[in-house]
Amino acid sequence: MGDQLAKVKTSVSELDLDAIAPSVQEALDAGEEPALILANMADGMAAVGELFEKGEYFLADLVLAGEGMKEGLEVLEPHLEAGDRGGKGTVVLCTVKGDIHDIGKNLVATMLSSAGYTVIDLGTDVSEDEIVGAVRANNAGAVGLSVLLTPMVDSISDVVRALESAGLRDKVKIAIGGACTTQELADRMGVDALGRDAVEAIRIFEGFFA
Ligand code: B1M
Repeated sequence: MGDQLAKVKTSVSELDLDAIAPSVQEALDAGEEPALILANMADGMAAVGELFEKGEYFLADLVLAGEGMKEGLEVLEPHLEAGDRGGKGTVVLCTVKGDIHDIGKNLVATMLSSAGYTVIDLGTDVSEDEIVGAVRANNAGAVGLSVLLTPMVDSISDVVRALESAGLRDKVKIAIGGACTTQELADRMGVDALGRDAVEAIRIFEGFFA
């Protein structure tokens, strides 16, 4: 791994917030691939999650890491989106009702738009009614749901049911992802696919729109 990429990862994992956006810029200036820079940011954030689980980082650190990730993504996004943006299909993406985690969802959104999809990002804590409205308004072909909190998994079936009631379920494919999701959960909730990381998520949406 190049020095610049290592710096991107450690600036995130060591919570060196002032260094995250500059290190992304330096990696770009050094000619590193934007997708590789994004992958290193995600690795850094994964390390933050592990250190939190070991008790070495605290909730306040996680909030700060999230802010640093957003600043880094702002620098990176224009470079990722240089391709033929939006033409492959429309995806409604959000974090489910009751859940405000957005770092993973934002990574998925960034990668989807850089891969050529139009992403309607509804944000976090989004109700099934908002999702149905966005699918209808944008004629979306797919929905991506990010779910990190186990107590909120029923929000997934709420979305499935709401799309069924609106007569839209056979027009949209649904994928879920996030720390608490499993294939067993995906099957139980009646969704079409599970994405374990942002790269797998892209493969899934490629399949949905093929
Ligand atoms: Co909280 N949190 N958190 N948290 N948080 C978890 C999820 C937790 C596992 C930590 C723990 O206790 N071990 C735990 C949930 C336990 C559970 O229910 N299973 C937890 C908890 C309990 C909570 C609170 C309840 C804590 C409290 O207040 N007592 C609270 C909940 C608030 C709420 O949502 N209502 C809370 C709050 C927070 C912060 C605000 C402090 C912060 C979020 C900041 C933000 O998002 N802006 C935070 C964080 C950062 C975490 C951890 C440490 C890291 C999550 C993260 O960003 N990971 C997390 C522990 C963990 O996951 N190890 C934890 C990095 C990110 C890149 O990965 O989101 O998994 P991830 O996304 C990946 C893949 O999952 C996939 O692609 C992404 C990129 O590769 N993916 C998708 C994600 N979404 C996808 C959608 C797709 C496809 C793929 O669509 C198709």
